[in-house]
Amino acid sequence: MKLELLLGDEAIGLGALHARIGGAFSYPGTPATEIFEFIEEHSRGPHPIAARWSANEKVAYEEALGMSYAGRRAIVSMKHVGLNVAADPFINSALTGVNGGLVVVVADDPGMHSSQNEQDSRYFGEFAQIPVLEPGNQQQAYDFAREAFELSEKFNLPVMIRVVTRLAHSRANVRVLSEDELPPVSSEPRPRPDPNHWTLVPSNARRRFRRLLTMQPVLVEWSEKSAQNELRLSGRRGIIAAGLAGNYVREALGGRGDFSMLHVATYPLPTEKIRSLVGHCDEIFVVEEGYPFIEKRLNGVLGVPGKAIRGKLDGVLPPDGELTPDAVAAALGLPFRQVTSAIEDLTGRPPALCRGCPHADTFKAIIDATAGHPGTILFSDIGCYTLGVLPPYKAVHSCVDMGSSIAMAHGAAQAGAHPVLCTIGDSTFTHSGMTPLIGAARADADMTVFILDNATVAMTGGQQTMAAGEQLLNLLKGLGVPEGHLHVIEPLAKNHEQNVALLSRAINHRGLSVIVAQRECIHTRRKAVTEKPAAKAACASCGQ
Ligand SMILES: Cc1ncc(C[n+]2csc(CCOP(=O)(O)OP(=O)(O)O)c2C)c(N)n1
Ligand code: SF4
Repeated sequence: MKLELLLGDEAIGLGALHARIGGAFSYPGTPATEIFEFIEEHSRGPHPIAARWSANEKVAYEEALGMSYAGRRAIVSMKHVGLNVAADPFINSALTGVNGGLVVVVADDPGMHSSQNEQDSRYFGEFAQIPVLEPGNQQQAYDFAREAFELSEKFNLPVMIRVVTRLAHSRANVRVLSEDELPPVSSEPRPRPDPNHWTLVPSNARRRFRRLLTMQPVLVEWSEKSAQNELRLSGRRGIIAAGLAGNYVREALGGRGDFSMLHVATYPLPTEKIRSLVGHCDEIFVVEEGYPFIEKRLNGVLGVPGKAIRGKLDGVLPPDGELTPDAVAAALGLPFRQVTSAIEDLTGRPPALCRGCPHADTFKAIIDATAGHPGTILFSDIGCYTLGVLPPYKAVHSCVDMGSSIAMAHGAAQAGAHPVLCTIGDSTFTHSGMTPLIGAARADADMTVFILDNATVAMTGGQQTMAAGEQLLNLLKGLGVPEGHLHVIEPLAKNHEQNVALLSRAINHRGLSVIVAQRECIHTRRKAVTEKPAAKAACASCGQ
């Protein structure tokens, strides 16, 4: 073994590499992005693996599932809302089962540091009825990633690893396998089972669903026996902590041993261990990041007679946002040290488009072109351009989920609203904007679509985009956008007047217009100019 200083995300990536995956699949999204990026960076070498961004999370999941069916191990990673997009194959793959181990890593973002909500993916794991592992630190992130592939093949099910932002994005020393301890790379894929397992026509699906149901007691038994769920019985006050929250509890306890404690790391919940703790204690604190998932199950409808269950539901812990060691200490009635940092002394600064951003010039043109239309509605999508909601632009009227802007504009156009505009980036367009545009083009909907082609996925750090420039224009024509109403502008201050004139014509046209604003993000452009292509280094850990 050797020590490496790793982010939680990197620890998962390395664990997957050390489990000898055949491929990694993902669509960028904070706080999960670095899992794929780490694997991609180490994907070449003596044992190359497939690692290429996918068009969206559903595609990523399906590519991973296809690799699993073909007999190789695959990891698919995404942010929590990405699993909403991938929900269809995710849920159904629990029925079909897998062949090569399939691990889905979902990174939740309590506190919404960079997300549109803070949903708790453990519900998704329970909904699909598959095993879920929740690491509490970087070491477990590495260990669980390797173990998850073993479990997936043992149970013939996809396995979920749930992490949260604070774990994904913080570093710690991790003991990892050294080169000579790694398992050999198998040259042969696993043999394929009966294809009826994977073909969900009703007769097969019913049979596979029954199999999933009969697996549930097996999964509970595994969870019950897992050494990862540590139980310590001492005082009559008890704590059930899940994942990273266990660290906050340990920090708050500061070594005192008068609280009984169960640290949960696997789902389905280890019910006997929970019963032991609850039976031993009078007052039980449930400390978990996200929703009160465990706490709700303890309370049920009527609560536990004679026991006080404390947590997010009774208000001793905040129901939203991230937990902190201070909040946990306060809930437990323990002294805490209010940690202040220099950052808190800084004046808050709202986010803003970068100086020189192409989106800024597009918004300026939109604002001037719609000045005579006080009823303008502008549906935005998710990307840097969502910042057009803030001053000085204040041009954006909605942002709900990725790919929504075109469909929502089409809905508003069908309600008779005019003018209806929407803004969507090139990556979000290929993620899930293309499908609604087919319907809008077919209906010649009375709306103007702005595709902000900055040739990158800027918001998540400048990853490669699927279609930009000429390729994007050809795609739009192929989707049915009439060539006479497909326009290209270059959003630059010097072009402002002519852009405003073109936009005004397009907005006044009572049918579909699509305007592609083509100018590269200033950061990726600068990077391309200043950076020579660097040779990719082989992985220091595994040589992959
Ligand atoms: C379902 C989902 N997946 C991923 C993300 C993370 N995310 C936010 S915006 C974005 C794409 C931004 O790219 P683009 O639309 O091209 O706009 P840009 O930031 O380049 O202006 C991504 C991947 C998300 N919010 N939701
Ligand atoms: S990162 Fe690029 S696209 Fe995003 S605001 Fe800055 S310049 Fe604009």
